[in-house]
Amino acid sequence: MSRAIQLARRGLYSTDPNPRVGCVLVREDTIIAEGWHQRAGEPHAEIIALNHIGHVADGTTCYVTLEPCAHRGRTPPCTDALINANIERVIAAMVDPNPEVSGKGLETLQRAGIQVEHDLLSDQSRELNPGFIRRMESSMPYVRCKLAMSVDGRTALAGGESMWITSAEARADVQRLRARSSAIMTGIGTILIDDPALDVRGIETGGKQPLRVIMDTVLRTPCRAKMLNLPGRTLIFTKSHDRKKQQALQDAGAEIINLSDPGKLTWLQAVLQHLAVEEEVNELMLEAGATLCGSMLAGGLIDEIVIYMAPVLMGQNARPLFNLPAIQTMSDRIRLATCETRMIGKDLRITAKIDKIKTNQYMVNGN
Ligand code: AOF
Ligand code: ZN
Repeated sequence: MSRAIQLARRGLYSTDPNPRVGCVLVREDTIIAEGWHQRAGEPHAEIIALNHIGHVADGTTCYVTLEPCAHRGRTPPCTDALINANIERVIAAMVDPNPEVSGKGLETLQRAGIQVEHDLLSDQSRELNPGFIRRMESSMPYVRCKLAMSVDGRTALAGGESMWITSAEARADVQRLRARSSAIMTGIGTILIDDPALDVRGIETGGKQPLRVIMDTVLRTPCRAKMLNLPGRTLIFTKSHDRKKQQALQDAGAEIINLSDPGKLTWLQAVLQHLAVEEEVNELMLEAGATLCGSMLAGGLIDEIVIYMAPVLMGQNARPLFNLPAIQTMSDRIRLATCETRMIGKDLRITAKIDKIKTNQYMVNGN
């Protein structure tokens, strides 16, 4: 299963919106075939592996990182292929969170007389697809917030200038985070100050560019913003009904989405739900300033933060990472569960998950 997980990782930048899945076929303690899912619309991991052995799998065990599908999506059900190949045993790392499949794949195999097991290395398998799992289970994306900061925890000078805090190696690492994301979100402040491209450069993604998302309440995005002229789509979420501005931005290549009446949800929640449900966004990367990052954090909408800490000091006039309502007592502090620290060139990368329970106290400020 470890090998199957390794194989699945090869699809990190290309399977979107499908999950990354790996598969290993074993007969008499020997690996006889391997497969991994490469691209949505193309064969699943199990089929790629079965292709190598001509779909004859007597006495063979299939190790797969996700429950085999029993439904007809863009491709036919893998359960049919496994049954027809006469596979003896199927071990899935985890049950598929996709409601179309969930449990039905394993049940179908079992009813056909195949031995079935699941939950082997399931934590590692879940790590492969945090966004796909979140979208299937909650109709929301998995949100990863990327920050570059000085040792004194500052991101930009008071005037907003923020380029090149971190090293070239850290910026290349950010490209890998972008490449695995379905969408990259920023705020209007960053657009006006940095005019970022928010595209993926120098990584093979099979031509895929993550969707670019701008949060822009009153439509201040300039029509000449750099990203509007790049390959790929740019969505602007707004509360403005200004027809002229909307038209001008549409003519410049943007898609405008007005969710000014989100019902029971906050605006940010409605935007994220829209991205998950309408655009199949699995992993969303947030690359923004303290205002949007603060609102997202306060709204309990950030799952993970990745901080690149550069060996510089910027002083108390520079901007913080998050604008948050003042915390009055230590018991209200937001805890991070550090997952990993690692040097990237001269910078320290800290990857941490947010303690969701603590952020809930801010939910009222979530928009
Ligand atoms: C697997 N192995 O390699 C993948 C699976 O539209 P389709 O036919 O590609 O189906 C996509 C769904 O199938 C996806 O949402 C997930 O539930 C499952 N993906 N299943 O057994 C794979 N990629
Ligand atoms: Zn399948």
